[in-house]
Amino acid sequence: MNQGMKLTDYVIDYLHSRGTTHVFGMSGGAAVHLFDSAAKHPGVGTTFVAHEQSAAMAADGYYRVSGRMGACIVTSGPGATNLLTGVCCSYYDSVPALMLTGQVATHRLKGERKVRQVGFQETDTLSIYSSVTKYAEQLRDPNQIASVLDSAFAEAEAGRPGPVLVDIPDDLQRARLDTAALPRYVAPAQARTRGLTAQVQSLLKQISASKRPVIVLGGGLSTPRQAGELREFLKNVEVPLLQTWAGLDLIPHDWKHRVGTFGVYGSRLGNFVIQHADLVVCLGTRLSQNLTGGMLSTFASKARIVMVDADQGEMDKFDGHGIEIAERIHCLMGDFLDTAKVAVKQFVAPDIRPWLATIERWRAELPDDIPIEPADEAGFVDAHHFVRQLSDVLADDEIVFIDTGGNLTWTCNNLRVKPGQRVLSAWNFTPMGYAVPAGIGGAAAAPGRPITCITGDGGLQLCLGELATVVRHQLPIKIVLFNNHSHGIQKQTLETWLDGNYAGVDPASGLGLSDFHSVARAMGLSVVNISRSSEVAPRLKEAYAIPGPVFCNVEINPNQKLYPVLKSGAPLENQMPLMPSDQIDALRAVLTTSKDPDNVG
Ligand SMILES: Cc1ncc(C[n+]2csc(CCOP(=O)(O)OP(=O)(O)O)c2C)c(N)n1
Ligand SMILES: [Mg+2]
Repeated sequence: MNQGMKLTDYVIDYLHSRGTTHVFGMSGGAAVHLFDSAAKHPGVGTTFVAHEQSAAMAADGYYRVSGRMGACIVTSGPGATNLLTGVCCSYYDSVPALMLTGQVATHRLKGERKVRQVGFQETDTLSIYSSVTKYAEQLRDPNQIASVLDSAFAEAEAGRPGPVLVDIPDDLQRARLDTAALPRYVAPAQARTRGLTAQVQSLLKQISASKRPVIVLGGGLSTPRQAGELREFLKNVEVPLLQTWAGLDLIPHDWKHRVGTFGVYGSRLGNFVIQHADLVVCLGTRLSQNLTGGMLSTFASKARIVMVDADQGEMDKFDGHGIEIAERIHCLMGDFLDTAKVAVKQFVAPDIRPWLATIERWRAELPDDIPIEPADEAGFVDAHHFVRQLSDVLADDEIVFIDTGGNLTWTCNNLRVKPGQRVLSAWNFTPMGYAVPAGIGGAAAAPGRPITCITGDGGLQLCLGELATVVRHQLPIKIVLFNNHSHGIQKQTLETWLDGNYAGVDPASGLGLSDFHSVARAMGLSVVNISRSSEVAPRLKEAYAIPGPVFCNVEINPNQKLYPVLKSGAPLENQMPLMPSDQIDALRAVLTTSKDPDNVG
């Protein structure tokens, strides 16, 4: 029978009808029909990457930028398993993504037989992915394709979002469908949390009654993205704001009462603020250990903590573990902001002038941990100063993807975010080698929009092949390499815990790195080198004036530290380099002496 629509054509059409305009992946025996259909579809683009891991990261970046589901197509076996690290990025950061994996033909599936494989490259993809997807299903009947895709999309987007996987045996990919007769799955409408209005009103009253409130903005406000609605809310509820790294781009750098980051690698000011607040309102943050530090009982211990989250488990997990979550509002963040929009009309602003005055004193008196800029002949630049100058050249609508390690820390702590910019990373899974592949996905999601991918030399080594993808498509990506010729963050860990006994963290201790600027040039990129403090601004200007992809090799001091940082076992307000205890006591005392600035004396 050769009538009806080919199943893979239906799949691609379906994706298109749901707003997915792009697929990422690599060909292979069990994926050729899917790609054949994708390549023929006028509304769906394809990006073939150098490694399937990058495809999953690209799909992840695609969603973060556009809010539309990213999709991957890969072959069975190694194609499918290579997706894993990228899928984990989406799972732990609540990013919807659809993995379409090819599989051996149904008559070659091993089924219950006591063997490892029957079909060539046969792999039990579903069980591998079951713990890091919200839905993983193998198509067994071609007529179920519509309902399987309906379920996959519904699951990916429902509640706390996440990735899904559909495994399609090769023979079924070629099946012909009577598309009008396909059964469908209609997901139940997501009911709004009952009693939400009363909970939101009560929360606003608690803010009105507090003396030292803070609101923490987390990544849950970005998946799906609620920045516009959030900013409206915050214009009506003006209290000090703390940000998790995943919440960095929710408000611009100069937003009223913005304090900034807190946590293990966060700012000292942020840590002082959360440790002395009397009310902490967490919006879409799970309060990861990187935020609380290891000593949970000392975290925000003077505060009543309220969490608003789409995942009840994230709010209950502290029970019996040292942090008391006084109030839990379980709802979608969109529903919270919708409800709050009405409720804020009755909001009475608290008098927090003494609290604001205290925060300003702390801001002025806490160490900023910014090293002085190295002399020009040092051969490298300071990472903090570099990021501040990078902020000056980024476009108003720049999308910044960041990798992991020192480069992530220095960037998050120093970038001055503008209102239309995005700042993205795989916040919770933090694999090396994310930024460039995710940037490729971002470029497909928002064609023409300027993208900067910040990466370390260690991270770039893991996705070096993707430079070819960037060049092939002439993507408008500026790759900014923080080249400290080492795994900088790991060096510091070994210094802190193992007396600096380096193992596999730089060439001297056994790590092979590349001559990255030569490699980038050989792969066809324009290369700009930066190694002198005085040249940072002009060279950056030069690099950003070049249209299309550019590789910017920035020499960073191999001994540059990630400061401030919390050593495990210490309370949040005393990061390394440690402050003398009398200095901490004096800063704490500001709290009791600060008065309303209008009434001082
Ligand atoms: C895939 C993967 N392997 C190992 C790690 C552990 N790890 C975290 S950061 C890092 C070193 C990163 O080096 P580099 O990219 O050069 O960043 P730097 O700290 O020097 O800026 C390592 C090994 C990881 N996060 N991901
Ligand atoms: Mg490095």
